[in-house]
Amino acid sequence: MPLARSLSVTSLSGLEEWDEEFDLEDAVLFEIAWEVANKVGGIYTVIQTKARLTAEEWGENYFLVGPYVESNVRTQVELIEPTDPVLKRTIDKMNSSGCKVYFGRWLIEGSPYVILIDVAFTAWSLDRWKSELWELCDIGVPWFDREANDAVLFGFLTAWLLGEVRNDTQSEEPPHIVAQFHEWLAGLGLVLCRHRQLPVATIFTTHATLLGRYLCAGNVDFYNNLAQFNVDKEAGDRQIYHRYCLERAAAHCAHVFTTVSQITAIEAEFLLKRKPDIVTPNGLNVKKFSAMHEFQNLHAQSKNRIQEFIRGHFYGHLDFNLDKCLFLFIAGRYEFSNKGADIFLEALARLNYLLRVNQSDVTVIAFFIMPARTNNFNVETLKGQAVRKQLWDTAQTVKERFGKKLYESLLVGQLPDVSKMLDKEDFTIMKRAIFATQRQCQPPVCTHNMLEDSSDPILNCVRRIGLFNSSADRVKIIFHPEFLSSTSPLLPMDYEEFVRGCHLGVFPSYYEPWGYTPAECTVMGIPSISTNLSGFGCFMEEHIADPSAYGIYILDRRFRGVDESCNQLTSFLFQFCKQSRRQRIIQRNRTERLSDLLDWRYLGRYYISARHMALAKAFPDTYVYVPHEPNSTSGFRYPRPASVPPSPALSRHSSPHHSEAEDNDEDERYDEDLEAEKDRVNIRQPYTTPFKNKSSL
Ligand code: G6P
Ligand code: 1S3
Repeated sequence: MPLARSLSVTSLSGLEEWDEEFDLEDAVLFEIAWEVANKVGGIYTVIQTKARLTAEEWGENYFLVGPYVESNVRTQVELIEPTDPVLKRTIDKMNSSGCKVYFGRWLIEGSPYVILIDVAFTAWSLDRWKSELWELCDIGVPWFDREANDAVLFGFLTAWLLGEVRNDTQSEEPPHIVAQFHEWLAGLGLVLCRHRQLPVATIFTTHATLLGRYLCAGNVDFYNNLAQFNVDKEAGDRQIYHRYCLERAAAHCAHVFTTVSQITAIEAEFLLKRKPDIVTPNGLNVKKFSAMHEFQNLHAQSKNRIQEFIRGHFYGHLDFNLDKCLFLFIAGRYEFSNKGADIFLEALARLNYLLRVNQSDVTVIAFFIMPARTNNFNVETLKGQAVRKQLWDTAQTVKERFGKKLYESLLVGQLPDVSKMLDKEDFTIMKRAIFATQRQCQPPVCTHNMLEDSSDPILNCVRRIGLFNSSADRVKIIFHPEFLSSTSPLLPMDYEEFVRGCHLGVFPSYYEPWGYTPAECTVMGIPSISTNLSGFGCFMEEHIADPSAYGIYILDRRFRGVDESCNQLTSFLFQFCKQSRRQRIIQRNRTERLSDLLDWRYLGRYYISARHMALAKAFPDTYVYVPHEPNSTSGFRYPRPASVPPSPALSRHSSPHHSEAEDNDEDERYDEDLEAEKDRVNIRQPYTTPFKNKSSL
């Protein structure tokens, strides 16, 4: 395998720089996860967004290992012959022993190599491997648990693959392998590598614990009872004991155990009984525009498209000012209470009351984008868009007729008689169009026909709080129980475009090991609400002196009761509604400035440390890991912006060139950006590689 790579992680505005050369000699990195080229949830995002940086560091020696799923391969992977002779021999050998292993390039940024294993093709080995697992570590996997069966197949196959690479008889000097396994579904491969005493440096990364997810989904006071849970009993009661055992075994067998946030580290310590060695926060591939304001322009463009949808959805009830309309949203896997949809709805009801009693002219439209079982869009929703289109066409027709008359009048050298520009037929066309907008029912809350309408938690909550999109309500709700797509006939936007067009993302999760949704908002310059029970919220709280000044509102769900948290959320929402347009623009600028903090180019270093630590533990004669000073991860903090008072209510007066007509004064945005430049933090703290190749010492 090719030798020596170098890494350069540099120049992130304000954040510490890191430009180090590592000589990893002949090390090879395998990253193994069920979500490689296979989108199931957040782990896909981690691996996909991180690939570019990891490929820069490891070059040809970086291989992602995942399951072969034909539909994914067709759209995301270019299958090729392995270029590396060791891998070619390994794959050929496995394929001639009854496996189906594919090799290719994943068509994402960084174009990493992928090794995809068709687990179903080797299902004939399942029983044998399950009994081997039982002999080995007394873990019995029941026949009906399909996911666990896949985990067994995937585990044995990945351990086989790594063993073949390591024991390739034709290699003169076998490479030092570092293998990172993500989540319990991939964990068995790690356990087997250790049991077979393969010389492989192993890392296990958990993105959420199985028990944590199950316990939180029930009605349990999770964080106050972490130390009290009888983990074996709880796992057994939920019929996940075998999965739990696989997860715990992987965590304990790994040379290095990591997780995505401090809060999940505490959870892992109690539930998996091992404290993670390193916390590896999740990053994103941050796009930087050459024009500083580009993200603001994109907000305006996307907002216009959402407004178009609203015009159709609320046809016949457009009795609110769209220009004073704020778009809020929650999105993610449909876990009603874990993701905080319950408390969001309750807070919206309270916000509705506050806006009404204060006679606010602001209208809030809250989108719930959470996939549920449906049988397609409902008629009323589709009709709304058709009516909007018809009104648009009518306006175009009348405009054309009007234009023609105007043109003819000018041709004969006369100014037109304005009172005669619209004739009877024009009025008839227009009246007919207006009649079409009459509507007997309220604009629907849900855009689709739900299969479990009567038991759906969001709809039931809406019924209880009575937010039915009536004219009197200042808060309207739209539940879109399907992920967004640019090919939708209703709201043809992809998720990124939609987020850009909204004003605030609301993610008041109870269980959220990291939480990509608010992080994605941040890098697009959209403020968000998260909680101090989410990895993201805790991370931002740790690294920013005054997060709300930057549009990062962190709800306290840890030390307050549900009702109190709900009041706090209501107050965040109400304060947000009181901001002027100008204040929102300024706030978005500040939010966007945090994006470097979430860039893999910055956060990737924790993964690098984990790999080095694992190599040093597995191959102590070759590598030495020098740990950082304790707590060095929290060694920097974004200060409160100098020009920015924390309260939006106050910032109005502190902003330069304030004018009463500020809502229309867009030029001021640029002045404010200059002001913002002054706030740009410049915290530099030397970060030296903790890792040294022993021979170079
Ligand atoms: C961006 C655009 C402005 C627009 C503003 C609307 O900043 O560049 O042209 O006026 O967004 O902001 P709002 O918060 O009202 O959607
Ligand atoms: C998990 O996915 P989830 O939405 O089930 O992993 C994600 C990536 O690490 C993380 O962001 C999320 O909080 C976890 O819950």
